[in-house]
Amino acid sequence: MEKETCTFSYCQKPEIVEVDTDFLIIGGGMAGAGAAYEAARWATPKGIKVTLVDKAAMDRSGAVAMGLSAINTYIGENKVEDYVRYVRADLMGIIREDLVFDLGRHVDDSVHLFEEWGLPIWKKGADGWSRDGFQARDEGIPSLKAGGPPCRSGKWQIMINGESYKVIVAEAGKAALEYNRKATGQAQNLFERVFIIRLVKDAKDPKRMAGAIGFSVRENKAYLFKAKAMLIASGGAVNVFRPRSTKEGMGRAWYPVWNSGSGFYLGMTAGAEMTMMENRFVPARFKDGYGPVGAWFLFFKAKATNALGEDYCAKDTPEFKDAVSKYGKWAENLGTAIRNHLMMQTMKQGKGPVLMNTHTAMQELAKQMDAKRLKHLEAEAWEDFLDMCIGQAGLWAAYNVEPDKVPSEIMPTEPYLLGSHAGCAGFWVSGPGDIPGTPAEWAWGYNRMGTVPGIFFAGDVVGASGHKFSSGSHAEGRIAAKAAIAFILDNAGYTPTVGEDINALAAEMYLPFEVYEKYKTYSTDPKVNPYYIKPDMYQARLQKIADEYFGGIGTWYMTSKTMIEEGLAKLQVLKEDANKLAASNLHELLRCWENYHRALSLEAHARHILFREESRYPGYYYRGDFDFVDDNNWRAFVNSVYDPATDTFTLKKVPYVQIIPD
Ligand code: SFD
Ligand code: AMP
Repeated sequence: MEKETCTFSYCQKPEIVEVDTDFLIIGGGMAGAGAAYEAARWATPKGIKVTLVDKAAMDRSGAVAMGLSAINTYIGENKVEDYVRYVRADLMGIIREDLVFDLGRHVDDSVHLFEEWGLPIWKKGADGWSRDGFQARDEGIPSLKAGGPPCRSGKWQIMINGESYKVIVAEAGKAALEYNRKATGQAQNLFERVFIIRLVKDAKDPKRMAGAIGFSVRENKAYLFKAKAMLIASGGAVNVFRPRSTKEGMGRAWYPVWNSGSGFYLGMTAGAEMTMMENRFVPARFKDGYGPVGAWFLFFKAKATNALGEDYCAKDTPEFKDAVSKYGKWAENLGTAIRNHLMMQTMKQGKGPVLMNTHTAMQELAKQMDAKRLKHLEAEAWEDFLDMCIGQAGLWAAYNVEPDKVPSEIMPTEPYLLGSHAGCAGFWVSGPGDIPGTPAEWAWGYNRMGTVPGIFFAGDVVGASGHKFSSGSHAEGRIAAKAAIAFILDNAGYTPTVGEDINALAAEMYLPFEVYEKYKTYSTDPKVNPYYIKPDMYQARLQKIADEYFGGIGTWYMTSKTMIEEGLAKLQVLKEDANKLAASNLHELLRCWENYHRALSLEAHARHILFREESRYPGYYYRGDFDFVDDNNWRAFVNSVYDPATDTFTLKKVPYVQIIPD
């Protein structure tokens, strides 16, 4: 089929808006909001302009949109070294310890700010009982910063009343942007509902990127942002793999469906080096509603068992011993991946479904409390989901589930690509350089800058440094933004130059409109047409390839060299068909671009799994042809660089270095 081009012969040309800024933040989620807050502080006195662009409205954008009921990273009374040990063990021994340590020493400051900005944080009362954020405030229990003891659900996690968590964090980010806007005389520096599709090269300096292009998802406007430094903070990749949800539940996923791998795509196509893209996160979740399990395990002390009532994670089971024999010392730690592995083993042996025994946990807790406290506890059990996963509370209500009377099924979900939760896929970034034992080549000048000068990363897009969660992503945004402002100051002579014609850029973005308008009369059903493919169909094909060839739910996360090679061949054909993606409105245009981003993120993931000849993350994925952990050969990072000119990846092994002793 002929290659399509957009000459605006069929679709309307958008208005073109050019924005000149200094520091461009792409994504206003947890990391982006943190970056805006910190950047304004360092940039404004120097007259440096800060601009933030998000595909949605910052108040409810990103993973925290619905709210959360816990902050999963708060160091508090713990040692930062122990945090590094915990992250290392959970992520099967391969992390950038300099990045994790750096995060650990900064994260609490962000949590203290959240509380100052109005986030209610649970505390321990003098009687040893927990108080929710409002009770604690009414009783005058001091803030965390002033020494108030948090109510911990786990060693690293603290409980919050977090329905409005994102609104609170966004408000501070937006206030900081506004302060910068006024001081630097910008007309506008917060662009909401603008989707960034890619970065553009600098015409004078081949090593640098001069800005980013995107389009409004509400108006016919195309944007060119020119900037001296950029932060990519646009989250992980969701809906790359076929989800478990079907038909009436379709659209339900655990992680935010609006994070579509843009961050990976933007960095990759700019030539930034990636690391650990073979990693993925497969969370165990309450079945069908995707309700998180952490609070149930850690705070309510619920036990998960198989249908026979057995603890499938017990260390004396044959399943556990088998796991240790194949996956070595990392299996002994019973980290997140291995817990999934054991859950699946018990199901495969005919002992499913796996149940979270909410009822016995609550009955146990009821023995320790009076009627009033018990009522409060029940409310908390519901609120855990109402805060961050309303659909699960809806499902409980729909099925007449009373968590204090019956257990609920739990199940591993489809895979997600991310670097801030219990996963570590993302970019290879510079560390701070001041942590003893860090190899010199891990710090090339500016903290969290990628291998392309002036391009910084934070949150889900930073590789080899998981378990940051919401608080850590915010803190990392702040770390990266501060370094980016230093970079701008140190390179004061640089002015971004965009060589590409702005009209051509607009045509590139609007191609799916042109394709649709040109061919829409060739069929009666606009969804089916010999000349184009609609984004929902494209996404279904992408997810089918991911699921069946790269180890999704359909194969119990199993893949192999031969399966990946077959899947990559099919993915290549799908990528060619991307030229025929068609959009009948702005919403579909967004959907088209999200799929370009997903496809390349998926390809990077598959190529990394192919390169690593072992099963480093059993329970997340398995290489059937190398179903073991091989520390001798593979306790190393896998890094890659994508070349958009040739559409090829170059992969290499990079030595792992332990900085914090066992
Ligand atoms: O229960 C573009 N997370 C949890 N963290 C915690 O601390 N505690 C919890 O309780 C957590 N749990 C949890 C969590 C997430 C979700 C979805 C659930 C439960 C159901 C994890 C954190 O939320 C996560 O670590 C951080 O939010 C990551 O921060 P960041 O900044 O990397 O991603 P983001 O917040 O999603 O923001 C991304 C932004 O980018 C925008 N965007 N903008 C412009 N152009 C494009 N092309 C763009 N593409 C994306 C997005 O709109 C968004 O604003 S629990 O499971 O453990
Ligand atoms: P989740 O709700 O699964 O996202 O988990 C929230 C937090 O609790 C994360 O920090 C998890 O690593 C942790 N967590 C979840 N389940 C367990 C468990 N069974 N044992 C220890 N930590 C857990």
